[in-house]
Parts: sequence; C-alpha cells; structure tokens
Amino acid sequence: MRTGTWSAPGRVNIIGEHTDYSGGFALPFALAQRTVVHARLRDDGRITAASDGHGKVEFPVATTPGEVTGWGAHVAGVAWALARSGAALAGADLRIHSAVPHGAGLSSSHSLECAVALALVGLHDLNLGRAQLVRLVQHAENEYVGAPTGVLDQMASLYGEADRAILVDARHLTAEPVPCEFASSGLDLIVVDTRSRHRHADGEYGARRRTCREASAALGTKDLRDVADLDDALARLTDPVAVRRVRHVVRENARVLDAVELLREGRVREIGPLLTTSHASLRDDYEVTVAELDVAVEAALAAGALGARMIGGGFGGSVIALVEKADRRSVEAAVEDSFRRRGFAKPAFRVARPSRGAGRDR
Ligand code: GAF
Repeated sequence: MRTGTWSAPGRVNIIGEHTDYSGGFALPFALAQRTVVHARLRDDGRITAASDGHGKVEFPVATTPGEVTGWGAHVAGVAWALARSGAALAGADLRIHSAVPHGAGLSSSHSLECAVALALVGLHDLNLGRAQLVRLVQHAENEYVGAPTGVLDQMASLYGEADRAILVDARHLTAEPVPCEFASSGLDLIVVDTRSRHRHADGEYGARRRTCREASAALGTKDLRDVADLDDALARLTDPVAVRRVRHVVRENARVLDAVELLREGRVREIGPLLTTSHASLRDDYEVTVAELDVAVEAALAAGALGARMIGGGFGGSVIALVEKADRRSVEAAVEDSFRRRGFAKPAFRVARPSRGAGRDR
C-alpha cells in the first residue's frame, strides 16, 4: 500500500487504575477524539512526521533510543520497535492531526503511537496482530520514549468499540467488550481536565511499579493479581508503603470485576460508588492524587455526581464524574466554582462517549 489514512483514539478509564503492570484488570473505553495519520510510503529509508501545532521532524528509519526526542520520539520509537521485531521499513511521510487533548491524561501519546504503528504496518503490508501491536507500543514507550507505562492505554485505543467499555486483562492481553451506554440510561460521563501537571509523574509512577513488583516477589506470586487472601498478604508485608500499594491493587481489581457485572446487568448508576471508592484508594493508599484531582472529585460529589474519580497515572490530568444528564451543568459549575475559590486554573469539561477503536480510515 503506498498511501492511506489511519487513526487511533484517546481513552478514558472507567475503573482499574494502576493495575495493568501487576497483570490485573481495567475497564477503559475509547474516546471520540482521535489522532489521525495520513501516510505515504517512501523508499529512501527516511521518516518525516509533520504535526499540526508541533512542527516537523525527520529521521532515518533506524535510530537508537535517545536520538529523537520530544514528540518525535513517539514516532521514532514505534519505527524502532517495529524494526526490532524484524520488520524492514522503507520509509514514510506522516501528516499528523490530533484532536486528543495533550497532557490531560487522556492518552494522547498512546493514540499517536497506535495510529503511527497502524500506518507503518499498513504501508509496509506487515502481518501483525493487535496483541503484537500492544507490546510493540509498550516497547516504544518504555525503551525509546523512556516512560515506564503498561498496556492499558494502547489496549483501549486498539480494541475500543462504540457503546462498549473494554475489559482489559493485562496478563493475557485480552480485551472483552462490555455494554456501556451512559446516554441511553439518562447519564453523562463528564471528563474534567483539571489542567494540573506534575513534573515528577514518571518517577513516581516508576517507583510504584517497582514497589508492586517487589511486593509480589516477597509474597511469592507471579503478579499482585494472584493475591488470593488480601489480609494474609498484608500481614506478611513489613513495609507500610507496600501494604498500602498492595491493598489498592488487589481491591481495585475486584472493583473492576464488580463494575463489569453491574454494566452487564444494565445497572449503570450503581457503578458510581465504585468510582468514588477507587478515587479514595488512589488518594490514600496509592498516593497518586494531587489537590486539583481531590477538589474536583469532592465538588462533583457534593453537587450530586453518582461517583467520581481521577483517571490515568495521576499527579494531575483528568477526573471523571458520572452524573444524571439533568445535573451536568450544575456539577460542572460546582467544580469550576471550587477551582476558582482555590485559585486553580479554569478546568475544561467534555462529555465522553465510548467510541470506535483504532483502524484504517481510507
Ligand atoms: C498510565 C499508563 F500508561 C497505563 O499503563 C496505566 O498504568 C495508567 O497510567 C494507570 O492505570 O496511563
């Protein structure tokens, strides 16, 4: 194929935060906002990538980590991971347009990587399945970009479906669609971009990954997902930080499965309290929230939201709030008002709807 257009969405995670790198469960969905890549094959071994708003980068298909930095590293990293998997790339011109808000914790970089991966695979007629793309994008992120992320974001982007959430099993890399229609139940899922960003987010994320890995080794389990008796596991851990992290992960996995059951039974409103409990656990046990996230959740709940929580890695980014449609404006006004009173930046609101996943557009 010499030319084509591919796109991949950002994501919202309904529940299941900081569980993926412990082999656990998550329940994200793909957003309507997408990154679109118009691609043309080249035959001179070079890749150019031009992005609205971010400028243009050019590099050879074969680079090594560190050679391309900034946003271009997400593109070069995908080419690098493909080459490492044995693909011979001829080169490509990529024109990129993204409607996924940048830095809002809605997975704009994974949507870019997924769209670029599909474009390069499509242009070169490579035979790679979605599960292979999940790992490939993870290698690009972890080893080229240098962000120690898991598989949640690219699985949501690659496997998303309209009106469905996706039950991600991060150990087996399976993605099971789960009915999820907020609008037809009279509900809205509001995404609040708190506009807060924490500089040390990657280091804090990496530290939590390490604690989980070490705790799992101390407990003799393959992953924290395998902890069968939480009380017994907590009693065997001596480090109070590890106790809190493990408690979050084990309980969060259970909350994901509870939410899936409720959605399958059409009891959409009842997932609200699970969201709120998840937030409390991320605040108190996993310690990944910041004031903006906590204030947004508290204000949304006080204004009548059925449930609310931070999403993504934490240390800034977005919060989701499940609300009756009739309450949307008043919940948004309450959050905005509490931000004004605290002197925080003005938050941005959007209603999220489960949308189609990544694929070829033309
Ligand atoms: C980030 C990571 F990219 C995901 O893999 C996941 O760990 C998430 O934080 C926390 O659930 O989005």
